[in-house]
Amino acid sequence: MDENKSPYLAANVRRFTKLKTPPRKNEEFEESNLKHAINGRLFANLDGLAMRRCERVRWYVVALGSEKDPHTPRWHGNTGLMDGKRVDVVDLLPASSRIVDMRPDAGGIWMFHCHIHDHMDAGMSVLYTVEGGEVGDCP
Ligand SMILES: [Cu+2]
Repeated sequence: MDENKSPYLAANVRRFTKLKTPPRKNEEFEESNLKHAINGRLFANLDGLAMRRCERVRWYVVALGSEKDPHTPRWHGNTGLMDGKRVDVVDLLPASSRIVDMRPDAGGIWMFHCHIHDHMDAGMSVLYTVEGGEVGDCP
């Protein structure tokens, strides 16, 4: 999401900063207004990514955006299988997708985020829950 294009930009700058107008051609300011989301949510503000321990789960990860923003979704705590390979991170070019099959063997609340630092700083991080607190091999 590019908040530089928001009709509320000038009003927000006046309300939340000491400036009277948005800075012009300021790369750092413009970068600070680029937000990277997962399912439209930022900073662990996404509900519903929940599963049971040892359940078979299929993740469909899809990237949108421009050529400037490849993504590298990464799962903490558990791994998946993609094209026969064990993975905890995959690469996504814009307008591409991946399918990752997971059978989570580690219960708990885990981070799922883009591994590109700028994106994570801009909100591209959520939590997923594996119900059942145990850790170990699935039967
Ligand atoms: Cu990313």
